[in-house]
Amino acid sequence: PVITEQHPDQFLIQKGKLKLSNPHIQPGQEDVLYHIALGNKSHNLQSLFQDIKFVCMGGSPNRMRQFADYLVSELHINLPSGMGLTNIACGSDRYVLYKVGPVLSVSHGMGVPSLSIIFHEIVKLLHHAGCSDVTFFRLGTSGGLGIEPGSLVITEEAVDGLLRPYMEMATLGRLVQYPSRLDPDLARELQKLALTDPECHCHSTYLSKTMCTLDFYEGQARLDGAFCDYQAEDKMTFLKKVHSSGVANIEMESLCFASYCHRAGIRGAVVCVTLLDRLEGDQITTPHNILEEWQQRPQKLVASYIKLCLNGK
Ligand code: R2B
Ligand code: URA
Repeated sequence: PVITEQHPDQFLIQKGKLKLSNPHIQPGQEDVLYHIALGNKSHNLQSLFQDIKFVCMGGSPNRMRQFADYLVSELHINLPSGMGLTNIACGSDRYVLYKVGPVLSVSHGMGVPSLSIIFHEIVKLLHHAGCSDVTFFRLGTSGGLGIEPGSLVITEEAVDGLLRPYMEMATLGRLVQYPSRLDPDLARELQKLALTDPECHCHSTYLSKTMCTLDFYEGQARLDGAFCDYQAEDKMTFLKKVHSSGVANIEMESLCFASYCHRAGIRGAVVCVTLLDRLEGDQITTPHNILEEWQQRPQKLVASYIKLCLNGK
């Protein structure tokens, strides 16, 4: 039988050195971070990463490289002369990892399973490195609901494809539910900054629920996948119901990101740009150069926030 358990709902942010809530990972024992080709015995993680205060994750390896380059100039980081940024996870071709001063820029791939793996390994990396008070961001793309394409959505709470505010995962033959609420203060601070920062205030920014699905096509009620067994009106009925429940955008990772931040006691925020209005269509037909500019919007907001924090707000 399938038994559903509810993980505790209280939201506690860890202070000081990041602790793991896994008694099986013991100090002194070897821990291989397989998908980023690093380990606590093979590398001096403390000297490499101890100063990390921000982890920024996004789906695409190239976009996270661009973000790292952008941070080098925004934070006035001096790289060793003649050296560009190097991908610290180059020993594996699954994810990319760039370090720019106190910021890690990491790709997480597409979908919850891919994000889940890198999240586990980054939290362990920070723990082995002795990092403290680290804030996580997901910088992403999404489909909007009833808002102008190019808008930013800061997630208050992630919901699944059934509009439930938790991630449900099969563990040891049982379904376990993990709440997916994000830190409300961080979300509000980001929204306030978006409304006041000259880099960001030219486009609209919303604070709302985000729906996280297991698929881009049928999972998001599209009509343009390889398969589709429903009609256009069924799609619209569903999307309108989702919209009226307070969801402003749909993507594929926020549920896991939010629930793992919650479980780990890490301050985290999800900032996504919308690439289209799903009440108007399914296909993304906006020219490439405009999409490129839109995808920099979450980066600009998060970089501004990081700069403020580093300058003591
Ligand atoms: C947004 O964009 C990707 C799908 O195109 C997916 O990773 C997501 O959440
Ligand atoms: N990413 C998604 O998951 N859905 C969209 O519609 C656009 C980007």
